[in-house]
Parts: sequence; C-alpha cells; structure tokens
Amino acid sequence: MADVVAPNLVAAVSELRQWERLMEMAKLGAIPGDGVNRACLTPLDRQARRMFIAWGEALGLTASVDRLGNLFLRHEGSEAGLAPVLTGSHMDSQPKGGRFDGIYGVIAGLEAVQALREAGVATRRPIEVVAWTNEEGGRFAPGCMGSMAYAGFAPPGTWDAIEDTQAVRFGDALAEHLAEEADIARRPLGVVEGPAPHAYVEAHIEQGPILEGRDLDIGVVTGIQGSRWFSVEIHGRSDHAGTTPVSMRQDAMQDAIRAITALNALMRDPSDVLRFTVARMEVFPNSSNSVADLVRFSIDFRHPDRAVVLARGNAIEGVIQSALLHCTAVVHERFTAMPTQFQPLVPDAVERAARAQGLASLRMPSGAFHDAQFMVPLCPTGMIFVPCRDGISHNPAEYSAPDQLAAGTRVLAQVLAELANS
Ligand code: HGY
Ligand code: MN
Ligand code: MN
Repeated sequence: MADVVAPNLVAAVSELRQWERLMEMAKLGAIPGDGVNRACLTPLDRQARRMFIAWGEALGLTASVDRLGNLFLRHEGSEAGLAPVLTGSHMDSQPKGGRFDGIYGVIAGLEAVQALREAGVATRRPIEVVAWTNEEGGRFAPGCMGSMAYAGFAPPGTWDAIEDTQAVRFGDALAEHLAEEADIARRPLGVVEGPAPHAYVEAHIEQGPILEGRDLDIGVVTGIQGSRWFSVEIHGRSDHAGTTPVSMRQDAMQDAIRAITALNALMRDPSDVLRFTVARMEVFPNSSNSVADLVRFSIDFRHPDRAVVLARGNAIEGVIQSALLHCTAVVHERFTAMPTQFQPLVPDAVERAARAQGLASLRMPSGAFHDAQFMVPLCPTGMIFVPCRDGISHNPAEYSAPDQLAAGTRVLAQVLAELANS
C-alpha cells in the first residue's frame, strides 16, 4: 500500500470532537483530581455505553452486544459478507483511574470511522468498533474477560462465580447488565459462535514514560509482555490479642507477611524488568484486638520472557507454602497470559502511516496487558500508542493532550482504511 496519506481522511479526524467526547465520558464516574471510577457492568458503565451507542447510531452505525456484554458499533463495507476489521478497547476504568486508559481507544475507533465516512473513503470490509467487557479486572478479577471469551481463550461461564467486594457474582452482574440492554441487538460470541475478524487494531495511551521522554508521537507496539495473576488465602485462627501467647498463635497476618517477603526474594530482579505487585489485601476479622484468621491478597506478576513467566510463576505456590510457620495457604491462578508478539502486518501498517503523516514513531513492546493480546491467535493484530504525561496511568493524573490523541487517531484512521480495503 502506498505511503500516500488520504489527505481528506487525515483532515476529517477532528481533534476537538474527539476531545469533547472524551471529556463527556470523563464526567461519568468523575472523581477528584480529574480521575474516573467507572467499573464494568454498573449503571455508570451502561450510561457510558448508551452515550457511545448514541454517537455511533447518529452516524448510521449499528449497535450489537454479545453474551459477555462486548459492545460493537458496525460500519458496513461495500462487499457484504467479508470479515470485519475490528478496532476499539475498553470503557471500564480502575477504581482510581484516569480519563484515557481504554476509553481513548473506543472513542478513537469511533472518530476514525466517522472521519472515513465524512471523507467518503470507501471500505470493502465492514469496520467494527468494540468496547470489551471488564478489561481492567478492578471489580471482578481477572481482567480481559470479554476478549478472552470472544477469542475462545476460556468458556463464557468461566468467571460467573467470581465476586466483587459487595459479594455480587460476575454472572449475576452480567445477567442484569444484559437484561438492561435487552433492546440492543444480540450477536454471536466472537470466534466461538462466529467468524474471525480480518484484523484488529487498538489505540491506547502508552501508560509509560518512553514516548514522552524521547519526544515521540506514536508507539508502534510490537507485542505485550506476559502476565500472571494469583489469589492467595492464608488461613489461621482468630484469638485474643491480649491473652494468647504468640507461640500458640496461627496468625494469618504474620504468615502473609512471611509469604510476601519470600515472594519478594523470588521476584528480585536487579535489571528491574520483572514486575511483581501485591496491591489488594483483605484481613479478617479485621479487628485490632483479634488475631487475624484469614488474609487474602493478590499477586500480579509480569515479564516479557516466556521462560521467566513460567519459571518464576510456577514457583509462587511452593515459595508461599514454604514461608508459612503456623497457617495454611490456598493459592489459585486467576489469569495466565503468555508474552505475545504481533505479526508484522499491522505494526508495519502503523509505522507506514505514522511516517506518511510526518509523525515520529518507535517500535516498542507493551508493559500493560490489553485485549489485543487475545486477538493475536485470531488475526493480524496491532496497537498504536500515544504519549501520556510523565508516563502516569491508573491514576487520576493520567493525561494525554488533544493533539497527541488526535495524531494517534489519524494513524488509526489510515491503518483502518488500508486493512478494510485489503
Ligand atoms: O493492568 C493492565 O496492564 C491494564 O492496564 N489493565
Ligand atoms: Mn487499558
Ligand atoms: Mn488499565
């Protein structure tokens, strides 16, 4: 495909329209510091989805939802029956999230399709803008449930029994969500019940400091590092804090500390490539003067090297069990995503489009996981990163400028035009 930019297509991408839509979305779940707390399968999530659908239907796009709640806005191509090109991301946020993680890729997909239609750029193939269910895993762990089910990576009922902090089951929250959206057309669940997409491209903020630090406009994402999530329960016995000798205790808190200390040793990496995070902890009975009888904590472990992801990840349970003095532990693996490399087709198209538009780009892997990684076995896949201020994300201070976001969307529009005519 020539490097020629369809000048009217690039010009049709509206920086202002896109920014205004992002700011409208940011009002839904706004928290202090310009942040957003919009968990999946909530009334706020449905409000945001209705707004997205309204913007799409105003363009003539058609909305549909699959049994995991993945939401699609479809732009028809000139040749019916061809597999669609898919673009999009997620609309759910972290509890103390920002205004751009996920939602930028959904709004960018809409903006790119609107620009294609306004510029009169015909596409042989349909283009579908998707909002994946529960990418973040903040309310219901793990993340990427919608894209994993769509890709046949796990059966759709896999996560039904998982509860949020209010003891609401994912399966019940999903059933309620689908009932609230009963008026939206249903569609088969991804490749489980239908054909594979022709290609997938996701625009996303980098969520790291590299692009900004090197004054670059576009990240040509080459792949995504591996991630493994575990839930750990340390079971002890509740006792009186004042009368029970320490030697007689089965203190779940003390053994949890021993386990996490031992995991820190397992995960030590002087090169600072490995990512090991314990960020969620629940203590029961959670009373100052009762020895804890149950501690639950999360593990998020990531690395770009498959051998490390396997070796260190497989050692986690044994290290925990060996660290305990008086309690027992139950360890479950909740999420297993091996490192993925995108085949060259989409990254090459992204790099070509950036160059044609005079944008400085860099090929780079993603430290964050994304729904894109589950599209890799289905079709040519790629991502487009835009810089974010100080590399901050999963934080209300997350920020990308209107022109930076628009540059990503202009590259997306050109890549979609190319893929939808291939
Ligand atoms: O955790 C992640 O990597 C993604 O931002 N949800
Ligand atoms: Mn994201
Ligand atoms: Mn995120």
